[in-house]
Parts: sequence; C-alpha cells; structure tokens
Amino acid sequence: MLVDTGHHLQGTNIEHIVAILLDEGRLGGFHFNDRKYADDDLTVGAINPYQLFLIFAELVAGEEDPAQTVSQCAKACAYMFDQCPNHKPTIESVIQSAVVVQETWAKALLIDRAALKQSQDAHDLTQCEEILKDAYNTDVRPMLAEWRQNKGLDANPLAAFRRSGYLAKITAERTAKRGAVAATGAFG
Ligand SMILES: [Mn+2]
Repeated sequence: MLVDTGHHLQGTNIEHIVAILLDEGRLGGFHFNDRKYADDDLTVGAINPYQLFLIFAELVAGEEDPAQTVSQCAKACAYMFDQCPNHKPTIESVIQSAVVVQETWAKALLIDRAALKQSQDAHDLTQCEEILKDAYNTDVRPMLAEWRQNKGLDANPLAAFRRSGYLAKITAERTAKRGAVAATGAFG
C-alpha cells in the first residue's frame, strides 16, 4: 500500500496508519509532500515537520523490528516525492525535500529506543514525549554536512545549486527556445 501524506483528512494520525501497515507487512511506499489546503500543495516538511518525524520514527522502528516481515517491509519501502508547490521553483523544492528527509531520518535514528521502550512499558507518557523531542531537537545539520563532504558533495545542496546558476541558465535557454518556436509559427 502507498501512503500519500496529503491524502488524509486534516488531523489524521498518519504515523499510526504507518505503524499498522508495517505490522501487517503491507507498507509499499510513500508519496511525501506537505499541505495546507489541498493534496500535495507544499514541500514536504514545510508546514508539519514534527508529523514527518513521527512517521520516520515508525519507519525506523519498523527497520529495527525483530519480526522479519516487519523489518523487510520497512527496508523495502519506496520513498517518492509527490508535490507541486506552485509558488516556488520546482528544483529548489526537490532539493529542500531531499534534505528534509535526510534530516528527519537522521533524527529518527537518534531516538533512544531502549529508554523509549522502558517509558512505554511504564506508561510514562511524559517521558516518552521527552525522549522523542530530545531526538527531534537535535541539530543534525553539521553531521549531514560532514557526511556529504565525505562523499565529495557540497555541504549545503541548496546553496550549491544557487551558486551554480543552473536555474537562470536553463530558464534563459528555454525562453529562447520558446521564442524560436513561436517565430516559426509552429504553435499554429
Ligand atoms: Mn500522490
């Protein structure tokens, strides 16, 4: 089954749905996006990054689950972006999306699972929340910057893209191409 984060009624407990699907071995993939109004109208993590974190908390828990049907399902899960933020350049939105998913996944990996299990077993809801927020509030950006540099990539993908001038270049090329096509009367 595919979970599209924009396809639920406002306020739906999506992370709970994710946990159930993992438990049943039925989670096939994700369409990541965020929204304020309709489905898919905003970049993933733009509006509700904590919800995304809670979803990743379940995905990472699934990957670490001792039941093989659950861990295999979580590891095989396909991640996709399905979003059309009309007021932002598409490539920049996609770069933001990749970065936010990396950051959120890293934060979910930081959750102290043993402590969380202990607090869950003790029905200590306050402490469970504190444990999740400890991970969520950790600044993982320096770690990810180092990880990128170790791979020979720029530490800051969005800044690198803006420096490259690629968007201005292809915009100029496409505008010129459209002008040339229009001049031939190919548009009838
Ligand atoms: Mn979709």
